[in-house]
Amino acid sequence: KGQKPVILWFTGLSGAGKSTVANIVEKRLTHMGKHTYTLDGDNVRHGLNHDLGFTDADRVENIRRVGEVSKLMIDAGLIVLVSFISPFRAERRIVRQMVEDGEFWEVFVDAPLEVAERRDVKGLYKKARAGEIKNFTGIDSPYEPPEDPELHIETHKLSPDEAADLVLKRLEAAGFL
Ligand code: GGZ
Repeated sequence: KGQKPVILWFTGLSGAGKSTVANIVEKRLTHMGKHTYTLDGDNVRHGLNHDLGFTDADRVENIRRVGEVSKLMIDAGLIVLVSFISPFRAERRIVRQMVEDGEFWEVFVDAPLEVAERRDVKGLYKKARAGEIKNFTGIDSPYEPPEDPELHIETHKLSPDEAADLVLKRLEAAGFL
């Protein structure tokens, strides 16, 4: 039986939990026999987008290219998990408009800045506060939260497994599983 393609577009602050949740969701989808691919900073910013940094213009171009690649993966029939801060509403909207209705799910991975900053898994917030990293999202670069996301996950209230459950339950209800 075939599979319906979809882009699960995880957006949120650094440290909100995008990759953590996306990775659990992907593992479970794979276990169910679904064909998936995850695009994130680790596999895109070191290769395809190695020429881009963190100015507004570079983030716009980062998301534009990721959107184009996601669309190709939709054409290939995959469930695409995309995990980038993607701070700007306009660019997220452009990607939404590149695919068919219902093929783009905006998943807002939401943690208050204080929570993400307290986690500071990589010590980047500390460096940003100290001025050692410029244009850091939430500190001296903006994040525009989704206004009407398909899914809103509050990672300060849910465990990563509970958050992944929520995504899978919604996919199932929408006929993707
Ligand atoms: C935000 C930065 C920055 C700046 C490096 N601002 O938590 P991480 O480390 O692993 O994920 C963050 C990642 C953000 O890259 P994205 O490609 O997702 O950003 S965007 O969608 O806005 O293009 C963080 C690290 O890169 N990082 N410098 N200045 N995050």
